[in-house]
Amino acid sequence: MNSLERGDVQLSKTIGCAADLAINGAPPAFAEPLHVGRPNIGSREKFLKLAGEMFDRRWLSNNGPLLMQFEQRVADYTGVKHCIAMCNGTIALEIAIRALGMTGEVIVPSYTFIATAQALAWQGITPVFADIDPVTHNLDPEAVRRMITPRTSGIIGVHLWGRAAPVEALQAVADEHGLQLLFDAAHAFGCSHRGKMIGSFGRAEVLSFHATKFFNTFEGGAVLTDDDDLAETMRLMRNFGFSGLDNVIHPGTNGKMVEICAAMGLANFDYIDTVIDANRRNYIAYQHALTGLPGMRLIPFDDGEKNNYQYVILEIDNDCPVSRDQLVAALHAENVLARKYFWPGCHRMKPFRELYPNAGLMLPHTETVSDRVIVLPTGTTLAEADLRTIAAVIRCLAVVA
Ligand code: T4K
Repeated sequence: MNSLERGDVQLSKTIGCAADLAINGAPPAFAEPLHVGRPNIGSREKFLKLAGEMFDRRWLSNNGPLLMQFEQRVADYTGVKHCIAMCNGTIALEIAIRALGMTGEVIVPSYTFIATAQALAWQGITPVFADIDPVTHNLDPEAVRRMITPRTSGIIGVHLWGRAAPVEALQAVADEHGLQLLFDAAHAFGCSHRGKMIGSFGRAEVLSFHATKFFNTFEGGAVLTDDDDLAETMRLMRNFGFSGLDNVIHPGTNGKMVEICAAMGLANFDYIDTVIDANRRNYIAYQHALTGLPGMRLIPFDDGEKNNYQYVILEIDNDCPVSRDQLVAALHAENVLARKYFWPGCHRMKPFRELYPNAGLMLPHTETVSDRVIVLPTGTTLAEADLRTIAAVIRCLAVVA
């Protein structure tokens, strides 16, 4: 059920002043939690029809017909030659990293979901964190350059929030130093860069179709590439290295996407434009509702590009009368479970903090930005009235703090 079908969540109060806020003892605005990352779900009829056909066929995994259709649709949608669908985005990253022969050290942003760094560390590769551009939140190519050592074998750029990383500049650094360039495009399905769909930059790009992404296959991911040999290697790797029956010709693992996930993907494909429209409407409504507040801004999207608007990012700076953490605490008290992605940065998470206790010295922008960001609920499940209430809470705090 979504807001297009169900109407608004019932509000328990109107928010006009500080006394109306739950942090000041009033009842919460929402009886049920409002999540960031509530799944968007397309046609149930189509999904159930595909699932029924799958049961009749008794073909549940291993390169089934739904998987092949799904891969073709993703390839057509992104304009990339090969889509190799996987069980999730993290395994897709691991397989791509191995297929590209990355070893030793690989440069990544610290300001990303932990999976980008874990996919390297899990394979005995050292993630080396480079700082970001404080405006775009994406890797700074000059910071990447500073982190290159004789052990560096590659760079993983992340198109954070769906906004393209500095693709050309990163490619130039990679070419100059003979490094592999891979993109973590987990946020950027359906987005473009300079008019070209994200998917064919670098040697390969990795998508996530996790339940919380604007387009989901329950769990799922994919690697996209225009490189025939690389695609063939990754297809082998995701299926234990099997080439035909009883014949293993390559190291491999089990990274396969199952048929039921491909069915979800096919059903959700027909819903993509509806979801993007809803996300865009929400983004614009937040923009209108939050305009003019001191020390706060929503990160902008380039209207000349295709965007999926799946993350609504509010940045709180030092001029704001309320801190990011106070705002998040106040929203949580109202049952609005806004998130602090990707605080505190991978370098401050235990596995990497122990590896690099002083990494923060090289990551000033990462530290500042990760202390400033709030991710707000959006998607098809967010009703317009709920959005207005969330904005009213924020306005109230920003004005009265
Ligand atoms: N690279 C990047 C840049 C990524 O952002 C991600 C994933 C990856 C790589 C790895 O891709 P995957 O291996 O995941 O395919 C969530 C997601 O789990 C994660 O996929 C995503 N990034 C990340 C940004 O967000 P958590 O731990 O913050 O949230 P989670 O999964 O607990 O869900 C958030 C909220 O959403 C929940 O509190 C409730 C709601 N929710 C969640 C699920 C799963 C629902 O309402 N229904 C649901 O089914 O990581």
